[in-house]
Amino acid sequence: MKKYYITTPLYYVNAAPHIGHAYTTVAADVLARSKRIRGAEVHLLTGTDEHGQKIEEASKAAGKSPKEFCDENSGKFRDLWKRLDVRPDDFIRTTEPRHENRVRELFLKLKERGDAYKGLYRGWYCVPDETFFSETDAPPDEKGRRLCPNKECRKPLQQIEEESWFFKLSKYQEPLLKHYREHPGFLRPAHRAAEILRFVEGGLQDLSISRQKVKWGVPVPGDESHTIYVWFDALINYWSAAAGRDDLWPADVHIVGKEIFRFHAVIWPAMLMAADLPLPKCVFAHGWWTVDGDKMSKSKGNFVDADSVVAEFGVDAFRYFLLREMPFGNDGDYSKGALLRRFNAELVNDLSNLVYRVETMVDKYLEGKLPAKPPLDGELYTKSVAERAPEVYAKMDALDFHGALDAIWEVLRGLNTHIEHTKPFKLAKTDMARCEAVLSDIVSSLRIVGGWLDPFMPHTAAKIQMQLGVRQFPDALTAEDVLTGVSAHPGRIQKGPILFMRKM
Ligand code: ME8
Repeated sequence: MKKYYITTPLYYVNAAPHIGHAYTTVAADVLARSKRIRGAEVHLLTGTDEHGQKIEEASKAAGKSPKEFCDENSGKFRDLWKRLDVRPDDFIRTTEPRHENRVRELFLKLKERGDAYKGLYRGWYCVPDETFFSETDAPPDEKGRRLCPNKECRKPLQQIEEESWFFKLSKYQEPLLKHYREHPGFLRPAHRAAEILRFVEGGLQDLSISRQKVKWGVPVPGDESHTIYVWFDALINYWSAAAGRDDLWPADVHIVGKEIFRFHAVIWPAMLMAADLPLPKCVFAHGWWTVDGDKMSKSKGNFVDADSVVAEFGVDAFRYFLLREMPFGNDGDYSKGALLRRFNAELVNDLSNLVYRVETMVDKYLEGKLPAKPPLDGELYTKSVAERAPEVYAKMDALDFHGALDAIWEVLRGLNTHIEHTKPFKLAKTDMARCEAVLSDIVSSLRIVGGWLDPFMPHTAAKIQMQLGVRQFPDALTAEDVLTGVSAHPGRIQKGPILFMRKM
């Protein structure tokens, strides 16, 4: 059976991972977990991009062989994902034979069809972005310099004049436009899709796909003085990782940052068309993080390292903040102040205090015991919570993580208000049966919320569910399970330690 196949970009190993890389990868993991909870078979792929001029130069500067340099740095990504509770099913490195063989295969296929041909490349190249620019893409500035036209980069370009293999990208202008028209969900979000459409409508030029001066790459089959252009090489990973299996390709969603949307929305689908392979179902380009209002850069030295945030706030709060702070397609700003505000207001006040308060009441008034099923038939608050489940999951499926968390927090705030209205703390003195009914209804609601939180904050969700007796049953519970009483363990609530403690 076809698995739901999710990919992240393959990260360059010339720099250590930072919150930008963590963002995409955590988002992919949340999507994967949210699908698995509902019984889907999922395959999550991530990995590292290890060839090309940038890595060649970085390894030289580090006094290491490219292989040694890549082995060391690829491991940093792999290890970070473990610490961030990201559980990929596969981690691919572009220097692995399983990938390099597929790159050769695809190149030969394009050559056979006449879609790869030899010519002369004359133009400009940005090493940090590993991107070619024509004379007109990158006109000289007022000082006569050619700078990378990518606003995020603006580094000086190198002039290149060398023999090169080309991919007939221009041939795919019409087929691409047709595909975009016929598959409105292919490029997301919509506002970024519009940019791509304008770009392709403006005309496509053939793409240089080999370098003569770069030695660290996959040699062009039959023309070994060339290596394959690093982007042509790297994009193929999504397919090479799926090769030889019939349960993965085509990918369901490639999650990428907005700066590499064009590669995934134009070049990659054209390559697949040329190779007669099915296209991915969707490419989603999320926005960019700045830090305290600034772009992260070497010169500013302001890269935020995920480990330092995790050391201070914990992995769940970090994952939560990344996906909560802004809608997934938009840009946003990271600052410790913003994290602290959300931590105290949302994780401590709205969530942790609520869970602790409810557990304390169940402990105090009911000696921790709950009836097998909430005894408020017909007027269950839990029902209104359960009714939100389709909305919450639809938002997760649409990669609207921010929206899903918004909906979950509305429910949490609603529960806080519900406690103020029903006053179980007063009922405990006047009507014990009703107090028990109200509290068990609230506990049921929280059990549902615990399931929703699981993809975002696996530890916190596990704690909630353990404390509320859910984990005596396998895996996460659906809203229906809770309503039909499958979950309702007649035993004791285990009032647990506080989930999040206020920070200064
Ligand atoms: O581009 N905000 O690798 P890369 C949000 N190797 N996300 C960010 C970010 C930020 N400030 N900075 C980085 C490459 N990212 C190629 C990809 S794919 C076949 C090859 C994330 O190491 C975001 O996902 O530069 C972005 O697209 C990716 O890291 C770029 O990682």
